[in-house]
Amino acid sequence: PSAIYLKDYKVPPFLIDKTELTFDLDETTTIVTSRLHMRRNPAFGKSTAPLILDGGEEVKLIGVAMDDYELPPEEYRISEDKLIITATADEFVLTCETLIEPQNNTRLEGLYRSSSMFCTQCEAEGFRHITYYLDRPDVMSVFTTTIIADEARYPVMLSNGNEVERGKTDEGKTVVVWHDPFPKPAYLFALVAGNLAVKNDVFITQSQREIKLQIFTESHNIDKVDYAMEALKRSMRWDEVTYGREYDLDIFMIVAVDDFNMGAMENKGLNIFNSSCLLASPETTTDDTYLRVEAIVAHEYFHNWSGNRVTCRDWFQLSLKEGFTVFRDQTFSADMHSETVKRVEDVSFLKTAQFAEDAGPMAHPVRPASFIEISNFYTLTVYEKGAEIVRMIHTLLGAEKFRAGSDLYFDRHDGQAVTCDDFVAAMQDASGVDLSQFKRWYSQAGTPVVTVTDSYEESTGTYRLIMKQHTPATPGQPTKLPLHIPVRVGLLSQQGGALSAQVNGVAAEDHVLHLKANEQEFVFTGLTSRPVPSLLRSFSAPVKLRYEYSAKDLLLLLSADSDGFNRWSASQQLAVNELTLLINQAIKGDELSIESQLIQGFKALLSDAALDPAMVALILALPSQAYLSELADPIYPAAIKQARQYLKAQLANALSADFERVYREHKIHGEYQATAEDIAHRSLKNIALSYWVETGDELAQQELVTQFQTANNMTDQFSALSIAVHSQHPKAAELLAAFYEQWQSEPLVVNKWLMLSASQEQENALATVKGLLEHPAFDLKNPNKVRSVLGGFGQSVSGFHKADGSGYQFLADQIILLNKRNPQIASRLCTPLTRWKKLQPELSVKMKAELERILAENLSKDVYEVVSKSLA
Ligand code: HT7
Ligand code: ZN
Repeated sequence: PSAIYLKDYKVPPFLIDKTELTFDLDETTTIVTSRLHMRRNPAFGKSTAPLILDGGEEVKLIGVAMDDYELPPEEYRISEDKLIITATADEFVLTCETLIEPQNNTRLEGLYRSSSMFCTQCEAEGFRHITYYLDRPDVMSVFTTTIIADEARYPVMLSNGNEVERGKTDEGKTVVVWHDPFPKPAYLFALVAGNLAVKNDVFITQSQREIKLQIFTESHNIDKVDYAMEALKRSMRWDEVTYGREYDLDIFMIVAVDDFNMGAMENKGLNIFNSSCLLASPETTTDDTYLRVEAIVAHEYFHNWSGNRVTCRDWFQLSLKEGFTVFRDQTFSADMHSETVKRVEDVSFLKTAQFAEDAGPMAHPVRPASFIEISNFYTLTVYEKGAEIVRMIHTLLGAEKFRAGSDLYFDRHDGQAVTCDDFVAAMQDASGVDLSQFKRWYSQAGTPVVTVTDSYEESTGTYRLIMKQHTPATPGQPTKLPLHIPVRVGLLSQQGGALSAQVNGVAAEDHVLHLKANEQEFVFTGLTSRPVPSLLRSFSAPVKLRYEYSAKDLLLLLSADSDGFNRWSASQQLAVNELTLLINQAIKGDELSIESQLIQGFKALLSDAALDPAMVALILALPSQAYLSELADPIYPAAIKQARQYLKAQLANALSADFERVYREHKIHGEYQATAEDIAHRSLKNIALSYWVETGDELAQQELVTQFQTANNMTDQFSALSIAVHSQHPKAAELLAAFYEQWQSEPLVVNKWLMLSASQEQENALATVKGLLEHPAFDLKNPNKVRSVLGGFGQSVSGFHKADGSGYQFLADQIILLNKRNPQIASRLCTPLTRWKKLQPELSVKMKAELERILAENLSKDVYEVVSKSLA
């Protein structure tokens, strides 16, 4: 397989003004007829270039006609899945009849079946698996879709836009016609047909238009969509208030499907969701999932402007819509709940997973320069780091100018397919802020390291920060240029008070410093004693910060910083410092021992009733195995696990009474509510329980079982179960079995059970996970189940990192099995194996050998790209 390059971009030689599609749906063969109103693209220049339409190997061409002239075989050819027609007029209507078999589509791209329904997934290049087309985002067309099906089996037949006609064929089948007036690329096309239940609602827009809202699911799930519907209405209002964006069609529909490769899809007027990201009920859904449902509903809705009305010119620009939309959904969630908690969660995820990606063989810029398979570039870098770029623009411009920039962007480019440069240009033009150096964030891969040193001059009350930036080499980018990095800084007195100081003549308690050179000095004046710096407040840039904080400084920041984010950050740094010591002891085989400073910090937190319980819970959570692995080089997984367990036990034993008290104080009596307040209490209560249980106290162990048995919501029940499993509670196996027994008819709950079961730390972890693949609840065709079992297994240090390499071998076997069946899922499963270079030497060779074994197979483009780049 070969790569395609951003530098080779050319405008399309042909345009499609109108697309008329007819789907004759059937259980065995589906006939798709397209009528494409095409013309040569004047922007391409005078040309006689042939018409080349994208297709897929499973698309069977029945016939092709140009302006109703049926083309004989010598006037077209099919080569490498493309339909090539050499001679065309300047303007013509191309008719194509194709046959597909959605029931045999296991890739879940294009038109496929999930349970008893038909559904589509066309982003990024799925439409070509339906029929021949110019399947690229800069070809925007007005779609009219006719669906013909047996109404008894498929009473619901949906597509984009508005339903404009309904009737019957001579054979008695039902015909429904949908028309979408907004031009769109094929990746936003959608079709759904099935026997579905619907929940109806309405939304009145700011200009008093009435929008019909509909959520469709299989009938047994329709009682679980109320939360999503409310989240949708909150999102619609928020986008009006925050960005001035109103919904444009008269109807907005969401459909839940069980088999889906990702979370959800923003098809115009007809979003399709993985049911795991839409359905919610107190008994079956945890708080985390409630928040995820709200965030994804919002994300897909926000795409209506950032993605659909203004779309991407080419797939290299994916972050144009994804980075911006993630930023929008993060801000929305922050506004709905707690800004600091949301920021901590997002940064924690970024630093764990995106930093790891940026340091690995698949590292790429937010706007990649090349790819083999675009599906591999729906990455944390494009999404999460892309959102950080937009957030930095917000920091540099301020809220008002940022809004002016987004207004200009939407006005200037409505109905167009544009680039990340166009986005930055709008922000720059509307604000007058120079973003020319800043733009390097889009093209330069890798996580910059910012090293800070300081000095204080008593005689003048002057404090100096010297900042150096360096971005390590990444594949294909050996050297890097300095970036424009906004560093938000505040100063604290040694007693913890906020200090006002002058920078460039401006006095404030909080300054955004513009680090632009490789090395730069910043001078603060007007001080009376040496301050403690609070650096990179709110994580103002996605960088690794290096500053030699003493434990005393960190405890001060933890207890007193006015920036809530940096209070959390200080606690993490303290814990990382202590864990690093312990990990090194474990690697050497020494007995672990430490005088933990965290005990003092945690004690104060646990006794301060004024603090937000959600923040306390976040601070109490020790850095994860995954985050510590990202920091380590090389990674010793078992040593990390041992160090975490040891420190947790030390803290639990030292503060046992506090944890018990906090556990009891934060119990909620009454009905479950997914409000920020209740979620905060539950999260603190459950982390307190996890510490308390760690002490081995019998009362704690009993409390855990009682919570499991009496909980009125899934958060409490599943927390109790997870704590039991991860603390090797004597009743862990019994509770796991009881949980399955109770929830076996709820697939989404069973998926949680599969994941937890697969993540267990035990001698026979590998045998357990193999057993799960044979379990009646498992289904290789369902991506959620595959992700649960194999994702869970990846968290089991004793299973996945088994010394003989059998854990890696097992994962490689599953990747090979899925490679043909579902290349997107197979490729994503490769991620843990891509970290082989950073692993301790004995494990590293074993992991590498498995990658080599995969590479020897006949691979899909998806898997080939990840595996070959990992071995390069
Ligand atoms: N824009 C959507 C991307 C997506 C996707 C991409 C590749 C393969 C399957 C997919 N399903 C959805 C999701 C989003 O970011 O909103
Ligand atoms: Zn998106």
